[in-house]
Amino acid sequence: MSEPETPAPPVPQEAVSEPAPEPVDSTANDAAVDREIARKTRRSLFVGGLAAVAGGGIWEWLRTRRNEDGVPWPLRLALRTDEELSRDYFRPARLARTFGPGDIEELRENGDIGLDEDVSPDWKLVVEGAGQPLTLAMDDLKTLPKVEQITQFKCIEGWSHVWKFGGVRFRDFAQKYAPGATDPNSYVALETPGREYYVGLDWASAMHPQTLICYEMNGEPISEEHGAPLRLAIPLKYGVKNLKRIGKIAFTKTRPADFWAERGYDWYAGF
Ligand SMILES: Nc1nc2c(c(=O)[nH]1)N[C@H]1C(S)=C(S)[C@@H](COP(=O)(O)O)O[C@H]1N2
Ligand SMILES: [Mo]
Repeated sequence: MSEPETPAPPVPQEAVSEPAPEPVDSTANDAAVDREIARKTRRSLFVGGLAAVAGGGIWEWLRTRRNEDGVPWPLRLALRTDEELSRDYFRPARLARTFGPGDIEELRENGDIGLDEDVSPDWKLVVEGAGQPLTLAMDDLKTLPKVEQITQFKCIEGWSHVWKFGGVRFRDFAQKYAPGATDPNSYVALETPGREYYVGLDWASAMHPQTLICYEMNGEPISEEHGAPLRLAIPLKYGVKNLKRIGKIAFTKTRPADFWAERGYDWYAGF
């Protein structure tokens, strides 16, 4: 069954080849995010369309929708499987709210599993499950466009803070270092260097435009207690999924184990 959405165009070449690009606000000035918003808007129209169908005028509705955007999208959408349909209807892709520089709050630390010792000076990021295993240095990651994003960080314990995260989009990382990993039914597993703490992500969450692997928080290199040298920032998930001190990223066909899911929390941990 064909995917009804237009696939995102490839990242412009200059985005990966130019040195030290200026940080971009990941939700304001970015073509990739604009495309995401366009998709989200199409989904909202679809939801509105469902309401119209419920009101009775299905053929009239289809006829009037036919030429919207020049694409007969309701008919193609109708070909979706139930699973895809419910995923979009009940859990539409969306963007986390972003904040301004004046909203940034002080850092607060929580959870130190896998952070007992300071990070090794030999730290490298291991990438598995997408061809030959890779071992990347921070400089490799810094060849990708830098993104700064001010979002609210929420812990399931009941607190939240607005912080600024600086790093690279997970999907830019995957596109460059795991170009073979494209299966939307696959997963991403992240773990600390000794695997004391580990999280699993579904593909859509990993590839969400606001999902970052970060080397800065509030404008400073990430401190030991916040997960030096590299952590996950995934604003559509609770704190538990925001793994600190990433040692390995693996692309997997089966749903990865997740430290807190194994201890009774929701595997998805989104909101
Ligand atoms: N390695 C590691 N990452 C972790 C945790 C942890 O115990 N170990 N705790 C998680 C939880 S429950 C929260 S709320 C956040 C807290 O991140 P912070 O210390 O930057 O506030 O880290 C998450 N990532
Ligand atoms: Mo948490």
